Amino acid sequence: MPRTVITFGTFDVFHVGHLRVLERAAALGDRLVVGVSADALNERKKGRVPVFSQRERLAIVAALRVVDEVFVEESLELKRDYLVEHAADVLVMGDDWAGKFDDLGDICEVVYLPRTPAISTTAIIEHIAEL
Ligand code: C2G
Repeated sequence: MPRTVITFGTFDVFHVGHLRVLERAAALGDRLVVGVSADALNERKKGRVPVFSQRERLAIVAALRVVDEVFVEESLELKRDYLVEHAADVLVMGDDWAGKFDDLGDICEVVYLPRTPAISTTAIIEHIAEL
C-alpha cells in the first residue's frame, strides 16, 4: 500500500519556505495530498484576503512535482474528515501548529516540521510595500 501524506496551508505568494515544507512532507511517503485553504477560510480565521485567489493558489501548488493531489480546505475543523477521505497515513503541519493536531494521532501519524527561518508571506508583502 502506498503511504499517503497530507498537509494543509494557504500558500499565498508562494515562496521557498512553502516549497521546502512540501518537499519534506513528500519525502515522508509515496503520495502527497495538499489541502489549500479557501479564500473564505482565510478571511474568517486570519482576517486577511489572500493576495492570490484560491483558484490561483491551487493551480500553483498542483503544478509542483512533489504534489500529487490538491483540494480546497473549507474549514479548519474538518481535518479528521479530510484525513479519512484522502486515506492519509501521515499528517504534516508546520511547527507553528505543534501539539494542535495530536488528537488525530488515533487515525494517522502526526508530524510537525520546523519552518524555514526568515521568510514569510507577510514579510514579502511588507518588503514589496517598502520598495
Ligand atoms: N512554512 C514554512 N516556512 C515558512 C513559512 C511557511 O515551513 N517560512 C510552511 C508552514 O509551516 C505551513 C506551509 O508552509 O506548513 C503553509 O504555510 P501557510 O500558508 O502560512 O499556512 P498555514 O497558516 O500554516 O495553514 O489548516 C491550516 C491552514 O490551512 C493554514
